[in-house]
Amino acid sequence: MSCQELLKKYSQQWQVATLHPFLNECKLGIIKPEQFNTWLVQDYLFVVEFTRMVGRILTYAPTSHFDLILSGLNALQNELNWFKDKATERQLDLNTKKQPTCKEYCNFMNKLTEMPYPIQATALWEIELAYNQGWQLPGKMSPPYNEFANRWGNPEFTNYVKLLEAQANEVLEDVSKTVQNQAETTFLNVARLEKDFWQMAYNATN
Ligand code: MP5
Repeated sequence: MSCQELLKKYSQQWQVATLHPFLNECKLGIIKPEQFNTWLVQDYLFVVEFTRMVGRILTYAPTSHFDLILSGLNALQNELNWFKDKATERQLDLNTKKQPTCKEYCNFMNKLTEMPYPIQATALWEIELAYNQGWQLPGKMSPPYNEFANRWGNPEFTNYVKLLEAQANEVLEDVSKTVQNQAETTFLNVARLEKDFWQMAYNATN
């Protein structure tokens, strides 16, 4: 099995995960500050746990995969500081409680490294692809949202996601039927959590 096969088989779920009114309303410039700021704070809390997960993935990855994973961790160092800058600009408190959906996604990531490495590699690719495609699909955004769209939609990040796909494909190639089923379930869980995460921010009223 391959990443492209997963995207094809579950194209409907993938579409729902990456096309959300939240992103479209950023593009239209009509997203409400409370919605955008909720996303920003909750996504920072998500990225903290995502960084921990990527660190743990190194424990299971073959050394031939280290270069790419370490480059991802390097980018995460920059990203976490960038989130802090954005929060300061908007006077947002990052010391905030996780909302239930964010907590659920973080719990999922905490458990991911209990699964075989091919599942971890697939989820890592999928989580990054969700933002790479999600932020690009609405089309060119205007300030202040263009900065956010470019962070995940830029060509260098697109290339990083392609390389993650190649690494996942390499280890997915000969997996057992059991691991294949696990990969499909995990793929669907990430797609659902991505959709729920946008909806969580979209629902924000203060
Ligand atoms: C990403 C993210 C992309 N920031 N938030 C969610 C809910 N899903 C995916 O991860 P990263 O580390 O920001 O590239």
